[in-house]
Amino acid sequence: MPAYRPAAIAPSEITPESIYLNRREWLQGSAGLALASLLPSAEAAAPAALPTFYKSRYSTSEAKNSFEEVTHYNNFYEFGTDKSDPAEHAGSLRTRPWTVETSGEIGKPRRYDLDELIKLAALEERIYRLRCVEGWSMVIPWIGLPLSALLKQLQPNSRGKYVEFTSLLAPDQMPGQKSRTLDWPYIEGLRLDEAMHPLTILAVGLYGRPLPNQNGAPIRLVVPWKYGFKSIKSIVRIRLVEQQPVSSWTRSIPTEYGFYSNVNPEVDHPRWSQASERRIGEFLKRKTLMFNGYADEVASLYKGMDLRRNF
Ligand SMILES: Nc1nc2c(c(=O)[nH]1)N[C@H]1C(S)=C(S)[C@@H](COP(=O)(O)O)O[C@H]1N2
Ligand SMILES: [Mo]
Repeated sequence: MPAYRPAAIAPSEITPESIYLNRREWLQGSAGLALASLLPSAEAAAPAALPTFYKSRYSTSEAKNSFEEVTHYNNFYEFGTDKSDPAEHAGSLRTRPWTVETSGEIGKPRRYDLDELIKLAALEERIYRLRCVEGWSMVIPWIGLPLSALLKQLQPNSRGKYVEFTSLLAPDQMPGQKSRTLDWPYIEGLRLDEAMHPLTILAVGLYGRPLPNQNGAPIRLVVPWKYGFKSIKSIVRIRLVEQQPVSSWTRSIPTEYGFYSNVNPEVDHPRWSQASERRIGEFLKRKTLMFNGYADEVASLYKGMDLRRNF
């Protein structure tokens, strides 16, 4: 993790070849494109093409997990509880058209089309560690934009102290929602300063292409210093609220999953240690780092807080 620096990247840092390839991959990977050519209105089916993206200085230089690992070892309970379920069943998720409703304690509540969200700020590739609360981790090259770009536009008022996120509720597309594994839809929340932090992104792609359905298409949160379940997938609503939101995991098992869920090797999960983790693809375990290795960037957000109580 490099030192904290402004996110602006000189255009000279872009690799033209890789961007060209990324665009081609996007076109090839897009099921919507063939359809778009058959329809009179491009709006109706045209996928939001991923614009050029820049390499972020916030990226880790650690080895990435493979595309195969990133897309075939997933948690997305809307499609089942096995790691292989999302890759097998998420094909039924319809990701276009897609709108995100914004509401609550903000200046002007409105709906955003996915294409508008993608254009709110320059897209960046952010290679982040993801630490699942279950004790495994991955390194994933996300493509996304800072959540702060959207929040600034929403103009939270003085009562907007927390941000609540909601995933799609659609049992016809998400077979896991026919089981009561969680209280659907999936809900998560952040304190406003956590949501505004430059490391917090809305991801719309990975490995240079749009998000695969199993990774939370078409738009999901990524908060790299928190356990993976905070990084909510397939978001349809973002609401500014005065009271601390109750996330699905906290509602389900409050003694095990708190609001903060910061990666913390010193605070064990009630049923297992959090001191170490297994990087997917590796045999030996590694030590888990405070705030998942992002302490220089985020520790100040929690100054004076008892992180054992606020787990
Ligand atoms: N809507 C929704 N979001 C979710 C989940 C889920 O089950 N439903 N699982 C979470 C968990 S536990 C993890 S570890 C990450 C996994 O993200 P990935 O599959 O893209 O690696 O997504 C998080 N976001
Ligand atoms: Mo997780």
